[in-house]
Amino acid sequence: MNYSKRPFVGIIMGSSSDSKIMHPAATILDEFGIKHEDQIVSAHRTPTRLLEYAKHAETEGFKVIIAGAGGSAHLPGMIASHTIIPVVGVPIMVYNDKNSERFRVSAFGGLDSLLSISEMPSGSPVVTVGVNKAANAGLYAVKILANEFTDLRKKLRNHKELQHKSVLKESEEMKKLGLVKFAGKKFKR
Ligand code: RP5
Repeated sequence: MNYSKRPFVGIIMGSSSDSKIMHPAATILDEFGIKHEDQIVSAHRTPTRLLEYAKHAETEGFKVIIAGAGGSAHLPGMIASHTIIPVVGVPIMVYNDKNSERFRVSAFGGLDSLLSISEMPSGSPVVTVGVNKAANAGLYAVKILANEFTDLRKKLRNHKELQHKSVLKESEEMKKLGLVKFAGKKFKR
C-alpha cells in the first residue's frame, strides 16, 4: 500500500487556532509525498469525538498520529491511551486569536503543554518535539514510515544532504561578506 495514495499519518490539533503552528508538519509530509489526514479534535471540548477519532485512526490503518495542543494539552496523551498507534505530540505556545490578527501566548509560554505531553505516566508513552516545532513532528513521522517504506530512507538522506549544503553555502557567504554585513543582509537591518 503506497503512502502517497492512502493516509498513514493523521494530524490532529485541539483548536483551529493551532493550525497556524501545526501546518509545517503537513508541509514536510507534502514535501516527502506522504498523504495525511488533518482534523480538529479537542480533548476537552469534544471528548467523545476523541474516542471516535482513535477508533477511526485504527480502522484507517494510520501508522503515526501527530497531535498538537496548547495549554494543558491532553490531546496527545488521551489519544495515545485509546490506541496503540505511536503519537508524536506538538506542544503549542502561541496561537492566533481567531477573531483578530492579535496573538496570545499561553500562561506558561508553552512549558505547560510541553510538560503535559512529556510527563505521561508510565504505561502510556507519548513522544514530544519542542514547543511549536511541528515541522520536526512531520520529519519524525517520515522516519517512522521509513522503517517500512525503504524509498523514504533515500529521501531522508537527500533531505540531510540539502541541509548540509545549505549550511555550507551560508558559511561561504559569511566568510566572504564578514559577520556584520552577513547579519545585516540576513535580518535586513
Ligand atoms: C487548546 O487550547 C488548543 O489546543 C489551543 O492551543 C488552546 C486554545 O484554543 P482556542 O481557545 O484558541 O480554541 O485546547
